[in-house]
Amino acid sequence: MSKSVPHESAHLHVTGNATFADDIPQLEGTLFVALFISEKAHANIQSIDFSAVEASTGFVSILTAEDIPGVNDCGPIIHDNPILANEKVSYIGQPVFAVVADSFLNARKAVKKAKVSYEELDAIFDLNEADNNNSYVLPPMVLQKGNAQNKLDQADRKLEGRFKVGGQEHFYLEGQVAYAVPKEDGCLHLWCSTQHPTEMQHLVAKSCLLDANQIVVEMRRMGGGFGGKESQSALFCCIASLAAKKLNRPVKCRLDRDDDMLITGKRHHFNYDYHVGFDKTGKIKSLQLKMLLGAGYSADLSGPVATRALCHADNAYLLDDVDLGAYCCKTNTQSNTAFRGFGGPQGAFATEYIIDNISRSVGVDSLDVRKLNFYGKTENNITPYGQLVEDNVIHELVDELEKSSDYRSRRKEVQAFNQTSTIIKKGLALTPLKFGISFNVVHFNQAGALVHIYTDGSVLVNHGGTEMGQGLNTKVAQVVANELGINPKQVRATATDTSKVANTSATAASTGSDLNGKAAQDAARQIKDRLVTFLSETYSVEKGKISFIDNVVVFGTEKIEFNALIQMAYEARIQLWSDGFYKTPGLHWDKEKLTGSPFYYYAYGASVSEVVIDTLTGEFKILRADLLHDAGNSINPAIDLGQIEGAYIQGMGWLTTEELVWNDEGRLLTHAPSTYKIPAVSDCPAEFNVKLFKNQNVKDSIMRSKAVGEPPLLLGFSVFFAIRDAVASVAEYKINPPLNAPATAEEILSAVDFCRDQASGSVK
Ligand code: MTE
Ligand code: LUZ
Ligand code: MOS
Repeated sequence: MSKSVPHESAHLHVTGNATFADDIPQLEGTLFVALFISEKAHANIQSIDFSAVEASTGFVSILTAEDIPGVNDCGPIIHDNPILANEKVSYIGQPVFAVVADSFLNARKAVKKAKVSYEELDAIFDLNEADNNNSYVLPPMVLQKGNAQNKLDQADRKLEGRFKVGGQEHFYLEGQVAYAVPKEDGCLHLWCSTQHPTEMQHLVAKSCLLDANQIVVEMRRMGGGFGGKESQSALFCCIASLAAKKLNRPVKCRLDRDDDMLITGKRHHFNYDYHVGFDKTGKIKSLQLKMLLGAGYSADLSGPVATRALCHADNAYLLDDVDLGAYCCKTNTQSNTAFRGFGGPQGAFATEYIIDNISRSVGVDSLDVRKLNFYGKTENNITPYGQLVEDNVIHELVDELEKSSDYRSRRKEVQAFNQTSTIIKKGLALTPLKFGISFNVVHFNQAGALVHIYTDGSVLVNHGGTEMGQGLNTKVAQVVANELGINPKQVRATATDTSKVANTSATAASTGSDLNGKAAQDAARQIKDRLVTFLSETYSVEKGKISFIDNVVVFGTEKIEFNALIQMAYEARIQLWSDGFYKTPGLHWDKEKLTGSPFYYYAYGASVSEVVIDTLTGEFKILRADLLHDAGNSINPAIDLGQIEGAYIQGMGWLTTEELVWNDEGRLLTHAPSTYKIPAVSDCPAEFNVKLFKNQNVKDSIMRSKAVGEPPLLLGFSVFFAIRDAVASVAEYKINPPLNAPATAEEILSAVDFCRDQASGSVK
């Protein structure tokens, strides 16, 4: 089963033949949208002069909030997210109205001719300012266990401080796009790039005043989503659909990169404020951590993101006495959203940072302090939210990586190098991860699938998940092929389609293959059961003596080709297609008390990064990276290794070069690749050793595999902490560098300067 078959679309990707939403042949009469976006961060709209817009070449129509027959909202949970601004704008980039024209170019030219006059209001951009003003999109959340204050008072050693982590632009290669086509009797067909076809269906229905059964959402693949198309594809789906309804014409809404970056939300940036108590060995006794999340102007998914941040602040460590707070700060900026890890990385980053501080403060190698604080295997394994960690493999995983990466001797080499090298400094870090798998909203953990076997023996599978490059369709096809004992090439996965499988969850929380794989297996198994019954009754063989292997079905002492059996079964009027369903067992979660067992299991991993920094320019380079990650019994090792490498690089980008900058008026200045620096091929480590940890899921997951989409993003932590280690070397590792993430060249330089000043000050 565990087989590195190529990605089902690899041959299409590399030849340019994969169809994305914008490649679908356009119907005659298709119109195109350009959005007018707010130029003020917080203002009342006094008036809009459309006259020059209407006179512009190719102009067809304008769509404003008043043209929305249903609800002017596309918020996924809380209804605070207008599709088009109604009288008030809340950030620079907020769509105010749409211009529809006969081409994208004409729509863009026309939209620029509008004149909007604003009455400006006070705006908030800073998280601490928002917190001080009780400006939140949701009530604060608190997760407490034990007595953190008492234990802090009693602790031998204490540290406190503040630090920050930045947000992250998704930078999917394919931008947001939706193409809505009117159908008979008021119905709509919508092709779009989304991780959540069902939510698109419902939000379009509500805004257009249609029933869900009048809308078909079809999604073959995305050119990347990374969480940015979980909820935020909705705005563009709604606008294309509203315009298509209004004009009764096909309408496409496709953003250019700058508009995409200005309009859509990103990973939440966090400000942290902590107090930690520990002993002289570095064992944590108490942690108080206040996290301010930059939610932006509306709630979007900030609630569950904050919940996941709280449930990952422990990372791989036992924290018995904790007081964790998450505050979703409301600011006049883009509404931040899901991004690979969904708050988990931000929660875990805080504790890794604090442990890094503790290590320097007690003068013990950070790896030893980490190990000292790991969850136990059979005791000391209750999380702050009350779930028992039953599958802990972090000890053996980290031991294996410590050896294979030669951590201890390289630590000595790095220190020796730094003794003699004054400008160029090296740094090394090993960071672990533990990541909870399941949606933290219990009822989302369900999925459906359809499997058809045609009379020639070829198989079609359709499921509720969406393909965004992660290889979900490949894995689901492998599962079906495995169940039927046929070659995966004989199984084709088709576009996600709300008229085939209904009421799907977003493909998110890394659960795509866990949920849809199980649902597809269920469907395939039902067909197989019918075939087994048919064979057993026809040839009087025991069911237990029938097996499906390598495209051949063996029954008793005889065998038949799979394809021939299918033709026979068809003629015997056996149903050769089936639906399938799956729901993750054993989950419970009290969202008021923030306690329960929200995760079916945990995935683990660790990475070692060695970096070199230039203390005159602040530049850095990764010299070597060693990654060891637990994907359980991998369904497809090649795809999983790709996910692990990609996630490490994406995590590294978040914590190093990807910096979002807003000016004093709240305008995002980094809205194109010219100013926003994602990693390039040349940023990959020269030596890159990536391995799967040999493990089996203790839970009955699909093929005993583990979800792999998001967890390895946390592997990128070791790059940041290796940089921090290199910076600390300029002050003999005695000072905790005040390095915030992202560790850009400027940030590295200023931390180096701080450490050098402090070190020379202490000599004086
Ligand atoms: N990999 C690729 N190539 N493109 C993506 O957009 N999204 C990530 C991850 N890996 C993503 C990706 C995110 S945020 C999630 S939640 C998972 O894939 C979703 O897919 P899965 O549940 O099937 O792993
Ligand atoms: N919870 C979660 C969610 O853990 N991951 C998600 O992606 C998500 N999305 C929506 C709501 N809850
Ligand atoms: Mo992934 S952030 O759950 O889409």
